[in-house]
Amino acid sequence: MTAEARVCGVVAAYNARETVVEVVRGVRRHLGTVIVADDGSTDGTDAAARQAGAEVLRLGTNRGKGHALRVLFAEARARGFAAAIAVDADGQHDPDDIPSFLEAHRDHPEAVITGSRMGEPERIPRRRRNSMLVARFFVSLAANQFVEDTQCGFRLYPLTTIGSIALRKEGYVTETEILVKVGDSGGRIRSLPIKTLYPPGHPTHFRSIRDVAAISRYVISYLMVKWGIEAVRPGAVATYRGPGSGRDAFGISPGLDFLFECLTVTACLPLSVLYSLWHAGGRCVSVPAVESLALSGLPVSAVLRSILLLPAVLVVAVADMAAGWLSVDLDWTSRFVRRYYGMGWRSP
Ligand SMILES: Nc1nc2c(ncn2[C@@H]2O[C@H](COP(=O)(O)OP(=O)(O)O)[C@@H](O)[C@H]2O)c(=O)[nH]1
Ligand SMILES: [Mg+2]
Repeated sequence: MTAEARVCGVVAAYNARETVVEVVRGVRRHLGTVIVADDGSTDGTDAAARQAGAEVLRLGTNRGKGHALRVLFAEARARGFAAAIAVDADGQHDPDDIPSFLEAHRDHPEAVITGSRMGEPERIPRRRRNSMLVARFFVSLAANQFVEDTQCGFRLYPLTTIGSIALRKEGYVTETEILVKVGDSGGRIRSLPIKTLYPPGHPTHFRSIRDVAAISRYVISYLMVKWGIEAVRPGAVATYRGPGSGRDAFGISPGLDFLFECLTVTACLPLSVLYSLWHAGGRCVSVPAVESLALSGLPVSAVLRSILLLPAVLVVAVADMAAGWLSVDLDWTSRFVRRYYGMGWRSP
């Protein structure tokens, strides 16, 4: 069996009839099987995808992209595929980038390969780019490695790697959860430059406040648990040891998970101040080591500063928005984000 034959395409599609046909046809130029998960579309997405040559899993009620991806991974595994390439249904990814994914997969069969749009950052809408840079900073810290574009849905997932982690989050948080858990269990995530396509006026289901808040809550809570584990287990870097370990232990039910996230988000600023003071006076009092931070090559003080400045990002973004209403283009956010969240990273 060729490497390509062991890889299928998977597409989470929700009300995407206008674009899904081209996407399915495009993916089928490179892969024999494309599986589409449509959960509750009302516009005939399922029929359009089927006509274009996809195998369609029609799920009753809408449960978000994360649920659709979990179902797709299970289906791809049940059909005996070794890896799945996820492509968005809205035409934002060029299926002709798939051969590059396959080549990278041949060289690094265990690695998750993520498409990166950071080669053409100016083509990404400004607000989206800024939230991507902030997310990248923290997701990379949690994943123990620099990931160029942590929010891109165009990815190759080796299914044994996915099978070794528990996916407990929903919606758009799932893709972040994958990176964090794969990276923090010692796995590799490789970045692959892809084309950046943002057709003007294209629709999105991503809610810029709710979904960014959900991703941020998860990553902050993950980091707090991770750094806590590293502090009591000197030398540990990969703290995720499979289902139920690390951050998972605090997610017994969705309600408790949410409560835990709120608690950690509230506590992260005072704890960072305390740690900063401890670190500053560290010559007299021994500071617990956070090995993954040391390996990142980023100065601890710079990371703490970036955490403490999170409320300032919000203030600057609101100021930009207010200026926008008065037709003044300040764009302080881009400069702020580039300065405090765009720093380089030691290559692994
Ligand atoms: N099955 C399914 N797919 C979804 C859902 N929400 C988003 N998607 C798909 O996920 C992909 C990315 O969603 P999109 O709204 O374009 O997010 P953005 O690209 O981050 O702005 C698209 O292919 C959507 O069709 C959902 O609730 N169910
Ligand atoms: Mg999109």
